[in-house]
Amino acid sequence: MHKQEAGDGSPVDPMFRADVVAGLSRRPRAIQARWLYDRRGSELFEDITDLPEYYPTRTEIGLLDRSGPAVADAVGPGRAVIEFGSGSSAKTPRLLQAIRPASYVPIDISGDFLRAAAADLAQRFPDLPVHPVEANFMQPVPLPDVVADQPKLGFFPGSTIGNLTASAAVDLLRTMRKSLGEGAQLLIGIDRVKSPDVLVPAYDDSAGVTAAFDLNLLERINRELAGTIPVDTFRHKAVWNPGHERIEMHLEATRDVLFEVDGRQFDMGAGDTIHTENSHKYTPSGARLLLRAGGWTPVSEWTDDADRFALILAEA
Ligand code: AVI
Repeated sequence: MHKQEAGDGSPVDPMFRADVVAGLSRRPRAIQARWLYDRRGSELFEDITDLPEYYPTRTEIGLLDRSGPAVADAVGPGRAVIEFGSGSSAKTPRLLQAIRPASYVPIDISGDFLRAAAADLAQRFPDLPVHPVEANFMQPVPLPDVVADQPKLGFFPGSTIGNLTASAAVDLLRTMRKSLGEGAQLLIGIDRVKSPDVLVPAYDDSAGVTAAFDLNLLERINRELAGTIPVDTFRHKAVWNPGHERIEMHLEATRDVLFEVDGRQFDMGAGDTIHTENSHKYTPSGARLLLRAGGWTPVSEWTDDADRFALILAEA
């Protein structure tokens, strides 16, 4: 029998199998967004960040460039920057350049990403002590002893917080507070509520890259879980849900389909969808309320001229 493997040759994650089977069995159908990010999905997400319609990455980088000196003033000297995520993006060097911290601690669940990002930063900032930590930051993370006496600045860019429901976001903010300890600060990127005319194209671009990113989940299920999903009968849909103030990504069956996953049969009618991702957007007061609920006091805020995206500094 053909041994099932993930694309990189590693064994299939049993959590992926369980989540996909449970997600296709429940109504409405939904699969956790974390499974979008296999190797191919992560590459496609990188491509998304360069799309003309996808404003968040470009806007946040512009904010860091423009507001770097003001952020440095508000943060003060001698901090250890603790980044939640591997820091492989263009944002981290900009922050480090602006605030010149005492040390840098990237935390990531993927050791490969982490080592690549740490090596890249060590080259760019040869005098900066870098202490990578391989861990899941959804749980409290013990920080390296060498940064114990340095005041901490958590960095969580990209509006990744928006991919969580509000209650999960509050839990994560509280967990970060625990990881960072007393006297910490947090610099977080949060995307704003805005017109669906801007939001929907950002998640359903004209080149079809976001569609490929979403549909790759079905390819991954077919490859890793012995699936027979006819991928070309599905289409990517991005919808603004005003009640939840979020963009939702769905994969919609364009005709009745019957398929197998992991030896089980599933059927979907034309128009039925699998919900694959939420991207919550926040009003200015909603973002501040979220931070307070998570145990943080917002102290400064920087936004672009069109008020599309905010960088918020908060204190524990
Ligand atoms: C990773 N995250 C912040 C992205 C977002 O904007 O919610 C994920 C994404 N999905 C489709 N496009 C971008």
